[in-house]
Amino acid sequence: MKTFNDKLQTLFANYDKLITRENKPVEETNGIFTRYQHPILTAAHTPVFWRYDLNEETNPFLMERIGMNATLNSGAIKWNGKYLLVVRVEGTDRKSFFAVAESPNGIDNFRFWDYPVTMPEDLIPATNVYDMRLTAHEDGWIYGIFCAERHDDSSPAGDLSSATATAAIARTKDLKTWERLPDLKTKSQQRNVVLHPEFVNGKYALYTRPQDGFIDAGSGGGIGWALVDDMTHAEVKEEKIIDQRYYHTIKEVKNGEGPHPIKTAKGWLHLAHGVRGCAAGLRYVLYMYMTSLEDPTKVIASPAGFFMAPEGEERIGDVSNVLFANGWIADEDGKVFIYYASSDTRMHVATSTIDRLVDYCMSTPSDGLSSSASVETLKMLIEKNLKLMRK
Ligand code: M1P
Repeated sequence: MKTFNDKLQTLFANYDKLITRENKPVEETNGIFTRYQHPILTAAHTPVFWRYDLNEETNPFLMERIGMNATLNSGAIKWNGKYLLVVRVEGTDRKSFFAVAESPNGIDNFRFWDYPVTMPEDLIPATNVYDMRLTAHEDGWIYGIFCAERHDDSSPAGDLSSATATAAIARTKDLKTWERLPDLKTKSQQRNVVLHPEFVNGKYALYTRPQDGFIDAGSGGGIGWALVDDMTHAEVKEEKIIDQRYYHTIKEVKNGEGPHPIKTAKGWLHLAHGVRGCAAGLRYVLYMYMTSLEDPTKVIASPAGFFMAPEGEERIGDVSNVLFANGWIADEDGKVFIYYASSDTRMHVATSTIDRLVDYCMSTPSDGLSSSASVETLKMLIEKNLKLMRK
């Protein structure tokens, strides 16, 4: 019969095998990005000592005492030569919290730091926090903007589902100690708020996502832009929609900025998510666009359709048919690591390069917004190719 210590050894051996597993690229044919064989983080990657009481006297059956359900929507940053993710970890109690996981190569061997992040509360404590976007701003701070969710106390008595979404702001110099700043003041609810890395006209610039309710983006027309004087008392006074939603597109129901854009010689490179409705529910895909270096509110490239959509096991999870990304890292040699979550359950990486992504944005035809426009665009490429093939 297996002793407590035998079981413990097996537990740690299996865990080590999982987190040190090599992650190989998967052959892709689209030329735009490369997916990898395995998810980089799952609930099973959270440390054994977070989930089990390792003391035989208090846990004779070696049971999980604190269950972890998912590792998803992670902010990302290169820090002291390591690839760091501020992961949204969700317990089986449905509460999300932040925890840092680091990898030496950005592809595998992600290991959680011993303790999750202790995030100070704002004046009104939040019930749930999630989806942090990290920005190393030129002011010298690393900002984390995330969603703070609270019960909507204006809802009728007995309604325990209505909630409010607010952009919460914190900053750090070492990713260990966080200073909480007051939540962003805005007219509407907000999720997917992201800080631009540079000052614009001497002000902080935010990508916003105004929404009518907790779920419903409604009259909030898309991804917004707002200038803010002071991040320690951030208030959106004016908001301009820079990336609009359109009927019958991949972002008709809602969209949201992913991580902060990457600066390239040809413009700011953006990664975002778009949502549409279908009989199976909401479908979340990733898309890209570019804005001008001179005027970051001006869209200069808008490739049609999705950049990445859920595939294979990515399609299934707690909230199926979802890809969501709020972290990426651009290395100095131009390699880009795109960190995305599938179906609100697990984290993956895909790689590309700045040159490829810029070329994708600049040379993919934009959406003509009707079937006949799509056919005309397709005919142009066919004609060009047939001429070449017949030469
Ligand atoms: O469940 C899919 C996503 O739904 C929300 O995103 P959005 O605000 O764009 O609808 C967020 O709750 C996100 O965390 C989640 O992945």
